[in-house]
Amino acid sequence: MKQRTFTMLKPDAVKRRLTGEILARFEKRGLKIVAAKTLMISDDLAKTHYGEHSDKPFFGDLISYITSGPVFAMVLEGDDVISMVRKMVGATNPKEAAVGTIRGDYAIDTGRNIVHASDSEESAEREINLFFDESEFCDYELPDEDIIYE
Ligand code: YYY
Ligand code: MG
Repeated sequence: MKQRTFTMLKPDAVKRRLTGEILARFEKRGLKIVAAKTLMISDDLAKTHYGEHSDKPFFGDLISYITSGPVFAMVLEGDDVISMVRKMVGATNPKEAAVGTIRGDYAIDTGRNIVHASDSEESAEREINLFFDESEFCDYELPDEDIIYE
C-alpha cells in the first residue's frame, strides 16, 4: 500500500555531514522524496512533535538536542514506507541497532541517534502536517517505478 512517512535527520547528522549519505540510502532503496527542507526547530515545534514523551526523564535533553542545530526534514513515499523506514533506521538505542541500519552504522548513544522516523500511520500523518504545508509537496513520477515495483 502506497504510504508517506515523516523522516528527519537530527542536528548531529547534519553537523556530521551525513545528510547526503543517509539520503542516498533512501534513494537507492527506491523511495521517493516528495518534500524536503533544512530548518531550525522551534522550542514549541519540538515539544509538540515529541509530545508523547513530555513526562519522560529524558524530555528536557531531547528538546535541547533537537533544537541545537539544523535538521533535515523530509517526506518519503513508497509501498509500506512507514515500517520500511523504521527498519532502515534501526532500534532507538544505537548500541542495540543492527549493523546495516542507519543508527547501527552511524550512532552510539540513544540521545544522539541521528535520525527520526514516524512509527505508525497516525504519527506519520500528524508529523507530516506539523512540519509541511500542502504547497511544499512535489507531485511527480519516478521513471523507474515500473522496474522497482512488480
Ligand atoms: O521512535 P524512536 O526515535 O526510535 O524512539 P522514541 O521512544 O519515540 O524516543 C524518541 C527519542 O527520544 C529517541 O529517538 C531518543 C530519545 N530517547 C532518549 O533520549 N532516551 C530514551 N531512554 C529514550 C528515547
Ligand atoms: Mg518515536
